[in-house]
Amino acid sequence: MLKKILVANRGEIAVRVMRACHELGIPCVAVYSEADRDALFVKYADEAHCIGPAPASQSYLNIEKIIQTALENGADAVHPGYGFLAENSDFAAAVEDEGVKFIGPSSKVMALMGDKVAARSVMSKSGVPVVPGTEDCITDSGHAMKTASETGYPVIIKPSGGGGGIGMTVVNSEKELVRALEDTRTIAANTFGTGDVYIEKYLPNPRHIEFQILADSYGNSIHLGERECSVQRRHQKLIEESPSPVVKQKQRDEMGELVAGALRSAGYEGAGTVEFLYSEGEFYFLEVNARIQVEHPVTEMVTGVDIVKEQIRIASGLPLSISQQDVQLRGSAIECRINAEDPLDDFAPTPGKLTVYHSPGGTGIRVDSGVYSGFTVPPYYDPMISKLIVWGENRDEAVIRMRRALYEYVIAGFRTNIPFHKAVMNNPRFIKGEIGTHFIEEETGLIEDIKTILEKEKSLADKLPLKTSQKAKVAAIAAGVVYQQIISIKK
Ligand code: MV4
Repeated sequence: MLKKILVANRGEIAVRVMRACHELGIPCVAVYSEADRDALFVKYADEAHCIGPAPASQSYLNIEKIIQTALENGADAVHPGYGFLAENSDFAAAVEDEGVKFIGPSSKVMALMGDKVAARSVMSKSGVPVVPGTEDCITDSGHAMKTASETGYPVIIKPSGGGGGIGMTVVNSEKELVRALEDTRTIAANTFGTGDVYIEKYLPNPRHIEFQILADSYGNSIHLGERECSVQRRHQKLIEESPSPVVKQKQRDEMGELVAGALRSAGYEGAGTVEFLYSEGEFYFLEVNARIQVEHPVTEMVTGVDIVKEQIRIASGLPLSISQQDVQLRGSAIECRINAEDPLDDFAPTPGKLTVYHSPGGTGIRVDSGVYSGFTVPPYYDPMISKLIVWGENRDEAVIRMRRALYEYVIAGFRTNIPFHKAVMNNPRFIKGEIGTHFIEEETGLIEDIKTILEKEKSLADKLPLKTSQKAKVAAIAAGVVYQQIISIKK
């Protein structure tokens, strides 16, 4: 087993990784910025070292400082979490060069997966279906026009060095193509350091479905089923679930096996996610995420597998603790990302001091949080403060449980997106599982629903015999006690 793990991340994922370390009896080291001195993950670590000022560029992205901290304190491994340096192959290589184990795939395989055109080709060669489009990068406008007319319009131009939706351009007709190609190249060059782009057929309203893979260093690889992440806004996922309401067991088995095999042949090691668009019953490969993902808990809830522990076991040179036959999906899990942002102000960030914090509990509830009552959420980083994950015997029970848990969740001091989640858990289309990547923009009624929810909660709090200063704090509790009165459960 690894002897000491440095967690090169912050917030809830740092806590999540340290929980696995504690259970495995492996000491863990936190590195934190000046803005995170009082953060939960700093307290939760066995030891903690400040690595620089608040801006991530001077702390969580400071490769030299992080590696120096690992070496000075005897850490023999680094867990990168998600975001920050998690998929930076230069970081993985620098860690490897110092004889420290990077918990994830090798820098070489990571670099391969980071090149979206190369990853498409790897998958395609293993028989994984990819979106119709280019095999190689687009060389010139003639190549672009030929590809686009072969696949048919609309097409989408994507930066090869990118991912996550940044810099992508949808093109509806040939007359827009050349201009769009230049614009996308410019954005790609400025954002990712390479102007290389590729073209795919544009699928109008797909679902986003991804497979969780585990691969050890002995050539064993398995899949843990899929997650559906279609409820997102501007490429930020807000709600994820497992299993997807539309994937049947046969298709899951087939696609999962194909994908696990593809990563195995690529020499992939550790936990990884293979993203697909899903349209009219078919999967189309998008990209590989070579890291633990935010939404991994929904998979843990339905499989019982501790994915972070498996990552650490794999990095320690141990084989997977389970085989494909051991993986049985049970029930249904949903995750809501709880963000310090105002759903009534275009989801603008609202960081500040948490004056009151009470998290939900009871059967089938998991809260992965990076905060505590009295903590001040710093404005420098991602506004996600926690994840509320529920499990149910089936999707209907999970939705009802999530609704119940959201009404137990009390966060005062700043606005959060909890009212948004309450509205979605009562949205007839969501309840039926009729979701796609355009769900939020299509459901224009959600904003009115959020306003109604907030007004009802406020009027209930106003009726309580409390001082004005206390009313705001207990508004959510008041709503929780009588939430069935607020919202009629539409089926
Ligand atoms: C697409 C697409 C439609 N057709 N590719 C955006 C994020 C990146 N991972 C891939 N993205 C898309 N690629 C083709 N050929 C639509 C999207 C897309 C999307 C994908 C997943 C989740 C949310 C999305 C929101 C808008 C667009």
